[in-house]
Amino acid sequence: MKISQMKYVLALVALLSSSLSLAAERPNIVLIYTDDVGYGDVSCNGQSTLPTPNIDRIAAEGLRFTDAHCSAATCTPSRFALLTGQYAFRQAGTGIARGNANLIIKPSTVTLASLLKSTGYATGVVGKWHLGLGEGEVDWNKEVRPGPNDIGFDYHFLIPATGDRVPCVYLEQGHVVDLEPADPIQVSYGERIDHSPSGEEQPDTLKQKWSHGHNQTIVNGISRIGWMTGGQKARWIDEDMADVITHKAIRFIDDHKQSPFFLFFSTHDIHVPRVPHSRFAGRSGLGLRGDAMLQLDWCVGEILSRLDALDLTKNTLVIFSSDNGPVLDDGYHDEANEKLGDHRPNSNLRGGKYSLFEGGTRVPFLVRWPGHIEAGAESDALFGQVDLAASLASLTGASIPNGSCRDSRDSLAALLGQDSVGRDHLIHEAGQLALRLGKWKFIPPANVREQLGPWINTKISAPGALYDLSRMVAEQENQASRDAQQLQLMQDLHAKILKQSDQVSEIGQ
Ligand code: NG6
Ligand code: CA
Repeated sequence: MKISQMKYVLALVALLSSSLSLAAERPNIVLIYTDDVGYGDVSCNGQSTLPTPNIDRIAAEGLRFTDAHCSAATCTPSRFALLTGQYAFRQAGTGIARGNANLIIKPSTVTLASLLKSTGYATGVVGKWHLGLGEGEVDWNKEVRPGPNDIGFDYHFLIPATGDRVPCVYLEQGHVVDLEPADPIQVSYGERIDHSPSGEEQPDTLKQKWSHGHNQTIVNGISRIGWMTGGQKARWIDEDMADVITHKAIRFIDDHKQSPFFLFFSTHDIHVPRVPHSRFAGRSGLGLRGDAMLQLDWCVGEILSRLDALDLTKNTLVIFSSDNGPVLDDGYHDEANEKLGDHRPNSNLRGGKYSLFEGGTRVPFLVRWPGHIEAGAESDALFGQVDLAASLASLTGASIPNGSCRDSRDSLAALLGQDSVGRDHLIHEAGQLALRLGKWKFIPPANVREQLGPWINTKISAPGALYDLSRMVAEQENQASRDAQQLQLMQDLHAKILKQSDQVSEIGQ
């Protein structure tokens, strides 16, 4: 062999072995994405009113963030940002989706899932979707396309929207599970198509009464948003939902234990209606909301145990987080307020779900990857879920096409606990856009949802509110009039980010 050929062969061997070692380092990724779980709902974040030992295990064996955020204070825009790496306000129609909304992420879009798939990961989503499905008038009796499989997932088993919205059926690989052709499903978010008694007409027959909205078709003794007929055998039983989706998630892990996999396990808990299994009902002493939290903790325990049993724990990156802050009464009388006791779902933050205050988006964020992330570590880095796409692409060697995932930054060092600062700035969406810049928070003039319970808004008047979170994380001291220079800086950056958008739509609601 000539020297030049030899060099070529050696270079090739070096290249192959470096990509092999990269591949060997590529962990499985399990993203446990919970619903409406507040910063203070997990006991590793400092509370002792509601024990969550399995969730805490992730923190004890990994890294716990104190300043990590979902992108918005409601579900659909947060999930949109998480998957696409783009703030939801950049695309119209990304507010809370109806149960029959069409797929909001267009099939050609590069997503966290498609990036991982492009590098050879098996990708699956199990649980709550709430990003729309299909196009045009959706016929739930046929294959529903496009869906998750058109934006990077190989497998899906879905709660199509939310537990409180019809259709109340599971969708697996585009098909309603257990649908009988003789009993087709129809769904309507306009005209009433279900003429059996509604939740509004028969509140006393319900096993859990609605407090606002949620008074239309009755499924499993609970009335929902929207009208639905048919599909009787396919309708879910709320009490079994956590078991059903956990079982499916575990099956996905089992099926892919040989290859790198990405599992997006998107729980229904602790969204309304909170109808935990009898194993958990009444167990927390904090009402059904607390019981749902115990159920969620059980689901997490099942996933972690399965990883242990399959000897995958060491080679799996587990992320635990939530899609928005906490809420108490979110439309059903489930005694979330009455039985709250001393529990503080938003810890020492102000506001919760729907709020531009920190309680709206500062959520639990835990990351475990044994041998790569120090056990029991803590990070105050500013981290946004919108960065997961670029960060996990960076981890796995996926390349992001130009123009895709435009708001997603490679924050892998922060994710693994090697950078204690994280992002310099970050947007939070809830009707308006709030802006973080280091320790500073700016909320533009807006009506900001304040309470976890009743719908109370606080009016923030011009020129907006400016908080130094290092002085007081509870956003009680508006410094806008005291620090004109900082205010100006924040206003300018806020305007610049807004201007960068192609389209500013309804923001995050
Ligand atoms: C609201 C619902 C609320 C919840 C929320 C979406 C009413 C009165 N309220 O419109 O119950 O479903 O939408 O929550 O209908 S999220 O976590 O999926 O964003
Ligand atoms: Ca939510």
